[in-house]
Amino acid sequence: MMTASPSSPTTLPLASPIEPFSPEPLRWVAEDGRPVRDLPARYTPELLRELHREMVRAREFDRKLVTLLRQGRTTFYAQSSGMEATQVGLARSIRVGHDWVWPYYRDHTLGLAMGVPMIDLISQCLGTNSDLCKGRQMPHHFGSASKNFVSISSSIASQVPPAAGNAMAQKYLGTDEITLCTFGDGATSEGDWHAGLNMAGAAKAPALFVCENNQWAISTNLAAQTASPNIHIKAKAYGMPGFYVDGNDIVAVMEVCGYAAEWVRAGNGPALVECLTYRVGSHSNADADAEKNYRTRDEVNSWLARDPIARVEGLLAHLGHPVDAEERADLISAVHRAVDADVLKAEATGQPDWRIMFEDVYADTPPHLREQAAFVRAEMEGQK
Ligand SMILES: Cc1ncc(C[n+]2csc(CCOP(=O)(O)OP(=O)(O)O)c2C)c(N)n1
Ligand SMILES: [Mg+2]
Repeated sequence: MMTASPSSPTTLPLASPIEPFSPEPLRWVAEDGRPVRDLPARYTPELLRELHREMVRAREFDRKLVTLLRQGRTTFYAQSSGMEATQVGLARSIRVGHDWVWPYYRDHTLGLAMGVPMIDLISQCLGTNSDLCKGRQMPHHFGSASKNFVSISSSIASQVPPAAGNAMAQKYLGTDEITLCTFGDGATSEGDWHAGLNMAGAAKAPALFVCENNQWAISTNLAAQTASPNIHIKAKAYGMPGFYVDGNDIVAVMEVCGYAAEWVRAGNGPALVECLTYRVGSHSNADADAEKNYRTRDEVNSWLARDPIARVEGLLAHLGHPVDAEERADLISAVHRAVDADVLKAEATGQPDWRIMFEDVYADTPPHLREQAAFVRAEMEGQK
């Protein structure tokens, strides 16, 4: 499981040193797309267009999945709209398929950007036979063995202690892998979060902890979440550097997270990165009217004006390679067609048989499960 495998071509070279604990989020590109620091040479128009395409794909994937929810074809979904720069940038900061990822439930854009096939994600949301878990997980809680992307858990911060343990194993086995562990701002109030960071810090384990700080934990805002002025300062207590980055600036995310990942890989111990971003949609489909219940439309609008996709478009325009309206429209309709095709493909595989609930865990089904299976069978036959 922990043996070395070839590095992904997405790996960034080690960037120049980046100072931890900056008072303001580090950024490379201003909201209107103008660079505010020297743009490293690797940000060619080709790379920026690729990143732009991935971000648009994620945004439109969200739109389509919300439609599937409304059609009753899936029952749970948590959008990452507004957070695309953080998640697509993170995927470019690690060695995909080599490093390990312990994600949280809003990380489908990270998964897609790491190359998890869209149909796997859709099949998981629909719980069809094409779902690797055969519908046995809550919708939108996927995993990918080939990408070392551990299956998502809903329980806030529960991924943090095992991620620390994963990093400790990587260190003891002498691999050059790292562990990326992501979470929201709300997760940093959980005991598990502190236990995990403490353990990784004490063991000097190669863990990169990344807070996707979207400033809300359902209806609890950051000020109510913690008396700390920010999240990354908490790294001090655990003996690791804390980096602060503008999570809506994909160049900044790649520069800071790419640097932190290689710093961790070099054996310096763990690091914490705080990506400051915003979720522009609702928390999930269980959060009906965020703007009526706990936040203002003005606040949402102020973050819509700092949109991460518009920022890359601004940068491309500044570099003389604008994305025109027709190109954008083609991109959007291609994503919609791809999602529609994958939904039909997934649905054509049918719903898993109910017996699957009792399979794949034990070689010999224990008596209490046989009893439960008999009960379900009687219920199913009674419904005919
Ligand atoms: C241990 C635990 N407590 C409470 C919940 C209910 N819950 C689900 S999401 C959520 C908010 C988490 O917010 P944050 O960590 O900021 O992530 P975000 O949803 O903003 O991306 C809460 C409290 C849960 N899933 N698990
Ligand atoms: Mg949050």
